[in-house]
Amino acid sequence: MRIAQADVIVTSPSRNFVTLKITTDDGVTGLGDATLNGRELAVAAYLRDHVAALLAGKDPARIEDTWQFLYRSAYWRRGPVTMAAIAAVDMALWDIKGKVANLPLYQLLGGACRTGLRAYGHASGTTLPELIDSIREHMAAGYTAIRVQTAVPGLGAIYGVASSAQVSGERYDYDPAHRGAQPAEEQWDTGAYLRHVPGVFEAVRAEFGPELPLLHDGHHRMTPIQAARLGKALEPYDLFWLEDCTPAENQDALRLVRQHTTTPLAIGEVFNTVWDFQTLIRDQLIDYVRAAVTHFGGVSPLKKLVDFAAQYQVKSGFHGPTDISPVGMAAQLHLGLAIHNFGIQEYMPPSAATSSVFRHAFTFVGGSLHPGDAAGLGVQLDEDAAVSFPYQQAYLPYARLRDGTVHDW
Ligand code: EZ4
Ligand code: CO
Repeated sequence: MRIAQADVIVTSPSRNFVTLKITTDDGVTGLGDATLNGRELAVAAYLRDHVAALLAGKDPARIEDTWQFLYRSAYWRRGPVTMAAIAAVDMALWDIKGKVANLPLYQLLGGACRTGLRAYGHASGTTLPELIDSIREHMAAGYTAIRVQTAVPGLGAIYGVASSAQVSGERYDYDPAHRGAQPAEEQWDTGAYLRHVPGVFEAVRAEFGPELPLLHDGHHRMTPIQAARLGKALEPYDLFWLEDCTPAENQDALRLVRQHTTTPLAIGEVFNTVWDFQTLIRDQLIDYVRAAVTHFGGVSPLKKLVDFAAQYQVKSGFHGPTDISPVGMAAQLHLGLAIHNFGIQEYMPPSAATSSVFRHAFTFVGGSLHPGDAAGLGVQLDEDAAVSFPYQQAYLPYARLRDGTVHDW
C-alpha cells in the first residue's frame, strides 16, 4: 500500500479548522487535525506546498519513520506551524493503520486502561450569581469537574469569561477567537485579578462544598512571584489544578511557584515538543501536561511525552478547546484511554455546525468521554458540508495594561 494523495481541507463551521486527508492507492483515507487558531493558513500552506508531494508514494504503515523524516529533513525544527503540520500527518497515518487493522486506535496503543475519560467543562460568569448558575448548568450537563473563570471588577471582557453570542450567532461556553480582520483588544490588570479571584473560589466552595473538583486557568498572565501568591491563596479551596500560571517559555519560573504552594500545577497547551517539558517533568515542577495532540506533533510524540511524565507521577491533562477539531479530540481520546497516567480531559462540545462537518464516534455521557469503537480515529469528514463553510479570517484577542503596554493574553 502506498500514499496516493494528501489533501488539505480548510473549513469554518462556527470556527476555522484545517484538516489533512491522506488517501492510499487502495482507497483508504486517514484524517489529521492541523488547526492553529488564528494562524490557520500558515499550516495549510506548509502542508500543501511543502509536505503533500513528499508523502506521495510513501508506505502509510511507516508512521514513526515518516514522523522522523518530516521532523529531521526540514532542518528547521519545532515551532507551532511545523509541529501542527507534522501532527496532522501522524494522526492521519494512525487513522489509516486503524482502518487497515479494523481496530480503534486505542487498541493499537495497548488497549483501554479505563472505562472512560473524566472531562472538565468551562464555567464562567461576569458576576458571582452568573458563575454559580454556569457551574450548575455544567453539572446538569453531566460534568463532574469544572473550570472556574470570572470577570474582574473594573476590567472589561477578559480571557475565559463567556460574553454573549459569538459573531457566528452561536454561543459556545467560551471560544476566544473572533472573526474579523484585526484581533480584539482586552484590558488587563494583574493586581485587580489577584485581589478578586480568591474570594470567588471561597464563594464557590461555600456554595458547592468540598468534593467538586475545581480548576482555574491563569492563561500565562502572572510573574512567578504573583503566581506563587495566587497558588498559596487558593490552597484552602483545594484546586484540581492551577493552569498556565506564568508564561510558558521559562521552565524555571515554575520552580519558584512550586517552592511556595501545594496547589497542583498544569502547563503546556502552547508547547510543541518534549523539550519544552524537560525541566518541568524531570525536576517535578508540575503535576499535569497540557499538550494537545494537534500542536505537539501528533499521537506518536505525545505518547512518548506521557510515558516520560509517568516516571515522575505527572499525568495528562490534554488541551481540549474548540480549536482542537473533532479529529484532534478523537486522537487524544484514544491516547487518553490507553495510557496509565491519564489525569483529566478538557472538553468543550463541538457546535452543531462543527459536528455536521466532522461526524465523530466519540461520546460524552455522564461527564465521561469515550473515543468509540469505530476503526481508526472514528471521525468522518463530510466534504460537501465542509465546502459550505468557507474560511473566515479570525484572531485571538490580545491584552494591554491600563497604560497601554501590551501584556500576555
Ligand atoms: O486560549 O485554545 O485552556 N484553554 C485555553 C484555550 C486557549 C485557546 C487558544 O487558541 O487556554 O481557551
Ligand atoms: Co489554557
